[in-house]
Amino acid sequence: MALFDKFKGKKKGDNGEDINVTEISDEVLENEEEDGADNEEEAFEIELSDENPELEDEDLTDDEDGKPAKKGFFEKLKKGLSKTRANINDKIVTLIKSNRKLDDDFWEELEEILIYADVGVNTSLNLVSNIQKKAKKQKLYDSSEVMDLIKEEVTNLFNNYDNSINLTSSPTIILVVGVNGAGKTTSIAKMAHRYKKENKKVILAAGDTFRAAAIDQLQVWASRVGVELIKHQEGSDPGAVVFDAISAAKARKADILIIDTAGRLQNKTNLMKEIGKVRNIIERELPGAPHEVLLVVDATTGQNAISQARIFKEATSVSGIILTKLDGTAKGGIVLAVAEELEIPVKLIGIGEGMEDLRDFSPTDFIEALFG
Ligand SMILES: Nc1nc2c(ncn2[C@@H]2O[C@H](COP(=O)(O)OP(=O)(O)OP(=O)(O)O)[C@@H](O)[C@H]2O)c(=O)[nH]1
Ligand SMILES: [Mg+2]
Repeated sequence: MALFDKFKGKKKGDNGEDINVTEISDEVLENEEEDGADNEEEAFEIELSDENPELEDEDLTDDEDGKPAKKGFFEKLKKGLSKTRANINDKIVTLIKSNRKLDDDFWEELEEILIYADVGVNTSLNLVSNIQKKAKKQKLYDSSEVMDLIKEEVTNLFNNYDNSINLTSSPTIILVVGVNGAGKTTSIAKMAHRYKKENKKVILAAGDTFRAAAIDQLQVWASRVGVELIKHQEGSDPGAVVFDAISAAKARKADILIIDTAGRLQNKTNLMKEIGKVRNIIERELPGAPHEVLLVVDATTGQNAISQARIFKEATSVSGIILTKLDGTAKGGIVLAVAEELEIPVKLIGIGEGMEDLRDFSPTDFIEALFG
C-alpha cells in the first residue's frame, strides 16, 4: 500500500482527508530497519516505548481563526497528562490524607513520589528541601496545607525561562534535532499545520537525507499540510538541502522555514558533526539564524532524555526543548527535571498523535493540569 494511502482514522486534514501519525511512522521505522544503520552507539539506540497507548479518536474541532476550540483545550491537556497526574498528584493527595503531620516520613515519601515520576533525584531533593523550609517558616504543621507550597515551588522552577518560540524574524529558521524516533518529523508536521493555519507561509526542508523513508515521510506530511518541501535525494549532503531551502525561503518570502535533521547516523560523532555543519551553513546564509534550535526528546525515555539532551547541548546550542509523548508516560515529571537540570526552556509539549496535540508549553496550564 502506498505510504500516502496509509493515512486514516483520527483527524480530518485541510482537504477533509484523515490524518493518522502512527501508521506512517511505523512503516518508516520498518523501512529504517531494512536500511541497516545498525552500528550506532548505544546511547543513541532508542526503542520506541510500548507504553504508548492506542489513542482514541479525539473530538477537537477548530474555530474560525484556526486555533483549537477553547472548549476542551484544557481538558485535552489534562487527559494527555492523566498518567502523570495519577502518578504524582493522586499519590501526593493520598500521602497528605494518610500523613497528617509534616514529619520526616512525610518529606521522605514526597521525595520518593517525585523521584519515581522522573522528576530527577537532584530536582526532587531540592524541591522538597525548599518546600520543607517554607513550611517551617510559615509554621505549617498540617500536611493538608502543603499542596499550595508544592505548586508554588514547581512554578518557581519555570520562572527563569521564556517558553515561547521566537518567530520575530522573517524568515524564521527553526532547526529541529534529536535522536531517532523522538518525534522530530511528526512534530515538524504539527508545527507546519499550526503555523499554516495562522496564515504563515511555511517551508520545510528534508535535512534527514540518511534514509529515503525519512524524506518520503516528510513529503507526505508537507503534501497533507499543504506546504512546500525542499528535498534532495537520499544520501545527498544535508548542507546542500539547507542551502537550497534558505534560498527558497528568501525568494518566496516565507515566514518560517523548519528543517528536519537525521536522528540516526553511523554513530554519535557523525550525527553531531552533521548538525554542526548544517548549523554553520544556516549561520553563513542568514546571519542571526537559526532563530530556534529545538531539541526533540521523548518523555517516555525518562532520565535517558536528560542525558541525550546534554549530548546535544554540548554539540550545538539548543534554544528550546520539544518534549513529546507526555501522553504515553506516567513519568511526565521529566518536564521539571528538564527545566531544573538542563537550563533549557521546554517550549512545546506533545500530548498525543493528533495534529493539534503539540502545544505551547505553558507552566501555569501544566501545573494546573497536573495538580489542579
Ligand atoms: N503518543 C504520542 N506519540 C508521538 C508524539 N510525538 C510523536 N509521536 C510518535 O512517535 C513516533 C516517531 O515519530 P517521528 O516523528 O517519526 O520521529 P523522528 O524523531 O522523526 O524519528 P527519526 O526520523 O527516526 O529520527 C511516531 O509514531 C509518532 O506518531 C506524542 O506527543 N504522543
Ligand atoms: Mg524523522
